[in-house]
Amino acid sequence: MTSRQTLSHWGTYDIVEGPKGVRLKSNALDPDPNPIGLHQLSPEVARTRVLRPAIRKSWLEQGPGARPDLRGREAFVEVSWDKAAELAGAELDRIRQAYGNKAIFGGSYGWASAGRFHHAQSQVHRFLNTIGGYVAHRDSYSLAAARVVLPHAVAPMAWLMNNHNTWDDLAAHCDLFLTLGGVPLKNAQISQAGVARHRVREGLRQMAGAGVECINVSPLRDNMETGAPVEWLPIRPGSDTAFLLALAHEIRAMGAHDRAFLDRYCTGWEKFEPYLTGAGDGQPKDADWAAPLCGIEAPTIRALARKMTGKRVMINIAWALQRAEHGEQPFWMVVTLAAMLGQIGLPGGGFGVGYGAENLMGSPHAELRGASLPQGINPVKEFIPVARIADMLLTPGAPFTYDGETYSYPDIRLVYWAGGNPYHHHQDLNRLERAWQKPDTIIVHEQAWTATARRADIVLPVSMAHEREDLGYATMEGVVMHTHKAAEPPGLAESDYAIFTRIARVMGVEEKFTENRSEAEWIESLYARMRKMWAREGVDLPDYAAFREAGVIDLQPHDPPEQRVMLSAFRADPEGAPLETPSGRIEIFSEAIHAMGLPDCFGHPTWMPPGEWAGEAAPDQFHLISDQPARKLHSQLDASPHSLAGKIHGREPAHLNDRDAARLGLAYGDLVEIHNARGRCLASAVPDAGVAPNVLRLSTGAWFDPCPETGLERHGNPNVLTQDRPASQLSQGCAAHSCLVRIVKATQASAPAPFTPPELA
Ligand SMILES: Nc1nc2c(c(=O)[nH]1)N[C@H]1C(S)=C(S)[C@@H](COP(=O)(O)OP(=O)(O)OC[C@H]3O[C@@H](n4cnc5c(=O)[nH]c(N)nc54)[C@H](O)[C@@H]3O)O[C@H]1N2
Ligand SMILES: Nc1nc2c(c(=O)[nH]1)N[C@H]1C(S)=C(S)[C@@H](COP(=O)(O)OP(=O)(O)OC[C@H]3O[C@@H](n4cnc5c(=O)[nH]c(N)nc54)[C@H](O)[C@@H]3O)O[C@H]1N2
Ligand SMILES: [Mo]
Repeated sequence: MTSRQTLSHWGTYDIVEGPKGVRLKSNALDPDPNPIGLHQLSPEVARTRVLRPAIRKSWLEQGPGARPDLRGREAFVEVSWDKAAELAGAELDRIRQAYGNKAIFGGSYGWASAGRFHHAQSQVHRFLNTIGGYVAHRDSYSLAAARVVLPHAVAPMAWLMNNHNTWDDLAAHCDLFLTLGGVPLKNAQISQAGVARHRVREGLRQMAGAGVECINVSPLRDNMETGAPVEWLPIRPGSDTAFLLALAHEIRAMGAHDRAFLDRYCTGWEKFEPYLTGAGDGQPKDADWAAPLCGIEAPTIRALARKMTGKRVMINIAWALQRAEHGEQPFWMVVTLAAMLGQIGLPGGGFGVGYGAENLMGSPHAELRGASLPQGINPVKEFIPVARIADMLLTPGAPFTYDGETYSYPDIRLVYWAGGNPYHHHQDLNRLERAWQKPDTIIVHEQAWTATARRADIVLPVSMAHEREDLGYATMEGVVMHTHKAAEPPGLAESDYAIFTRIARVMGVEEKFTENRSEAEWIESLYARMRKMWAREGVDLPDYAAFREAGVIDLQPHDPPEQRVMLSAFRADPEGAPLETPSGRIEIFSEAIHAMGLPDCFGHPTWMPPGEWAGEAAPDQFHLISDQPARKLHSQLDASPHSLAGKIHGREPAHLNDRDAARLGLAYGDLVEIHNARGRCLASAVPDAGVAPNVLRLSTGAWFDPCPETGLERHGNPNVLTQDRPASQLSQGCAAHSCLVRIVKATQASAPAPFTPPELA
């Protein structure tokens, strides 16, 4: 019998039929599987599911725009699919007639599920294009500051991600691996669109085994585990640019910067150098200057700078550093520092932008562009930078800048979401609550009664990935997969495609949306297209019948692994293989950014203190790190037994330095209230020597659970505390990591109830 499997962002699982029914088991291809997905079929997850189409009561009874203040507090009325499709279709029609398609926000950000046909964003965008278009979003919450600045400085982020030096290369050639924000194994459990071979643990072990020295500059110690000792430099969050500038200053002062590399491969060193030395502004960016900013002593910075010379050095930076005010700067500065060392494009050297952020960085496989559902053409040109959703809803017509241009926010009447959870991902959720009252209508396709689904007017129940067949691939891991159905969807849940087909029928555009193809026919056609595309790249796939029979296709690495060295072609021939930057070289100074005349992003990497950080805080304030959760992906599967096992008294753990905890009289498991002017939440304290002083770690992912009477969030969701301000006027990216809070021991609290579905009539 051929094996059957399901693919997810967190792993590949075999579907096993046993005496007690179907269960999931990690696939044998995976050398380092994780338990995140093992409980997808659990009753705890099942209890959170949306089972039938549901309409918010006031909206159903009084029409669009009725009592938006009751979103999230009101009962729903369950209706038939026909009724739900009719209501959704009629409302979409009303909005586009009355206000035009630019009144529909269909950006619909979110990770949804793995699998290429049932990809919720592709589905919702294709559907909305079929009916005349929608307001889209740019970039991601993951990466906005980096995605906007790096193409100016060196290369597009997506290209860099797929071209990191391989783990084999690092083990063989690197001497010193310096990382800002670690290489978190918890994050490498994940890869967007699917993961089959988890390699980061082995990659780190390989480096340690080869004697590569690893130094982790980070507010948290536990995000760098190699199996050997790792030096930890606890840094004040948000201060890395100052720290990197000081390393650069000391390296230059020693004369250890590579002038030949800077001349041949870079532009703008001569404009940056006076800033570094202080010839421009009178302030040398030396170790004595940086030490009080970053909390790392000047002799330690100097010793590290000395250590970095005469060695093969890889400098890595975690994505979290750009999810902050001025998040562009540390990324640009890492590239600049690596350029000064002159090892970009050499084995074992240069820079990494996120080893460990997902599994794919360091993979020996080549990226192959796969097939995706055609989305059609969007005639609406209005868009927002993804994290500006609340600004858009609250201030229609207001101007904003993005990558050097000025635009204005559209006036949105209808929000359509499929495959994301803004009440997970957005900052300052109490502000989002106010913004969320603005539209006439909110339509959400969801698997579960998430906080977003509860705050919608029309909720349409969707199947999970293991409840449908699909085409999946993780080409950076060498896997293409036919994914199987492990279970039937519960209640009336069905695929996004089936739902959009219903609404398209009501709106008279069914054929345009479906092209008369069934789901199975679409999947086969995507495969056929991909097979043709890859044949041109010299990769042969079997025909569709053989593919389905095999289930999994195991692609060989494209190149011998040791040959993948980022930017080696550019290094070998900078004229023949120039970069995509305006000069074709690494831009330490960018004329393009300089010419934008922005108040918070200048022509070269610059230290600017964040608006909120521990460098300017009262002694009782803590810097909040709301990092990615170890036991789930964002909010997905928060109700699973694996995720629940990580909570303490049903709430998210809040880690703080053990001495800070002692000072506040907090012991393991104590109930704490974390608060600032934006919001308050409860959590369970965990004293932890691996957290830097005055830092609080409250990972994301706990389902938003405000007490209906007081608004106090009861479950430990950090986004009631984070600020909804952009990283800069350049990128407008999410700046969740620039956030100060206070902690107090709490005595009384209402019990958390994050997973209880709303009242259904
Ligand atoms: N404070 C703070 N906030 C952050 C971050 C941080 O570091 N700190 N990180 C940010 C980052 S990097 C990200 S990427 C975002 C993540 O934010 P999201 O991607 O919005 O989070 P998810 O929980 O993955 O939400 C996906 C939703 O889609 C639903 N879903 C899954 N499959 C399907 C499907 O096939 N169809 C439909 N219709 N729905 C489906 C799931 O049930 C889930 O509710 O969070 C951001 N928020
Ligand atoms: N298990 C799991 N894995 C995931 C995800 C998930 O939800 N769950 N989400 C995935 C997604 S969407 C993304 S975008 C990636 C995100 O990848 P990242 O953004 O890199 O992940 P984080 O866990 O937020 O942060 C990584 C580390 O950065 C450090 N850090 C934070 N602020 C600073 C700072 O100012 N200076 C320094 N030096 N270090 C700092 C923290 O110590 C933290 O451990 O993770 C992916 N992987
Ligand atoms: Mo992300």
